[in-house]
Parts: sequence; structure tokens; C-alpha cells
Amino acid sequence: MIEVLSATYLSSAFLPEQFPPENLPEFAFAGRSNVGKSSLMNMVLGRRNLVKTSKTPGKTTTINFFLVNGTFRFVDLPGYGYAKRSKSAQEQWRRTIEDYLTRRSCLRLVFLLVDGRHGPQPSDEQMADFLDYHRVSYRWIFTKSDKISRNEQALLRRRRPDAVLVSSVNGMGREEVWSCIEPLL
Ligand SMILES: Nc1nc2c(ncn2[C@@H]2O[C@H](COP(=O)(O)OP(=O)(O)OP(=O)(O)O)[C@@H](O)[C@H]2O)c(=O)[nH]1
Ligand SMILES: [Mg+2]
Repeated sequence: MIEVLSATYLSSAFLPEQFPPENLPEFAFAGRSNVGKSSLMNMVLGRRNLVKTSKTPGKTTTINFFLVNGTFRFVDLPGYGYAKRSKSAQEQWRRTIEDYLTRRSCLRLVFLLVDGRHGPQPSDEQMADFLDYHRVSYRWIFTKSDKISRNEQALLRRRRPDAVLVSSVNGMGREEVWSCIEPLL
């Protein structure tokens, strides 16, 4: 497993012009609002409060870049499926995120997070279709596993062998997430 020697906030982007240069490999975290993207990034990096988390959905409203070990980046994407925004603001965000996902040559992998208790929702399947269509590599991540019984975890693993079960509360899945990242560095 990679040792995280340094992890720092780099920048935030509303618009594609604000993305950092495409000179380092990037790993993005996508999923519905409140699914646990920011929490998982902290857990994987072993940093308690580097990425801002919140009980209120829709907290992350920009694309946020974090530099890890000075050699690659973690990218926190705003959650989708959060309606409490103006139409034009939603449209702008959608364009910026789509631009990021489809034109980012240094994007190595998207972690597509879904709440493990509910599984993929229509908006998640839509995102997966979008990534398939644009040939962007992604891995399903089932979050909040600490809320799922052992039996159901075993069932999930059998039904979805392609998914990684994680918990930001107890650290489950941390090594498996790193094992997705390491070969792509
Ligand atoms: N029990 C449990 N709660 C979690 C876990 N991960 C996140 N949460 C909680 O879920 C809520 C949302 O977590 P965030 O990490 O902020 O979610 P997000 O996907 O970044 O949300 P947005 O930025 O709004 O899109 C917080 O109250 C977290 O404490 C987990 O693994 N287990
Ligand atoms: Mg967030």
C-alpha cells in the first residue's frame, strides 16, 4: 500500500479554465450528494479533515484538487442529484463536470460511489452509462458499509464482485482502493 507522506489542498474550479495543468495522474471521486465522497478521500489519505465533509447534502460545489505525495492528485467532484440550486447554476456545474470527465487526459480512474444500503440509483446508472460511452475507466464503490450487516455485506460481494465495499467510519476497503490506484501510477 502506498504511504501517504503528504496530502494538501491544491485548488478549486468552477470552470474548465481553472483546472490545474494535466501533468499529473488524477483519481476522481464521483457520486450522488451525501454518499460519502469527501469522507472516503480523507479515510483513504489517512487525513481527518483535509477534505470538507458535511451532514448537509450539496456541500461540495466546486471540483476540488488535492496533491498527494507531490506526484498525483485526488479530485473531489460535486455530488449530483442535488436539486436545491438554480437551473443555470446546475447547468454550469453539469458542463464543468462533463468537461472534466470527458476531456481530462490525465484522469486515470473514477471511483463511482453509491450508498451500499441502497445500491445504484437511476442517476448512478446514468453516470455509469456516461462514463462507458466516453470510455472513462471507473470502479463502483459501495459506501457506509458499517451500516450494513455482515450477512448483507457477503451477499453484496457475491452479487457485485466488481464493487469495493468501504466504510469511512471503520476504514474498511482502504487497501482495496489503493490497489486500484497503484497500478495506474
Ligand atoms: N456511517 C457512515 N457515515 C458516513 C460514511 N461516509 C460518510 N458518512 C456521512 O455521510 C455524510 C456525508 O458525507 P460526505 O463525505 O460529506 O459526503 P459527500 O459525498 O462528499 O457529499 P457532497 O459533498 O454533498 O456531495 C456525513 O454526515 C458523513 O459523516 C461512512 O462510511 N459511514
Ligand atoms: Mg463532498
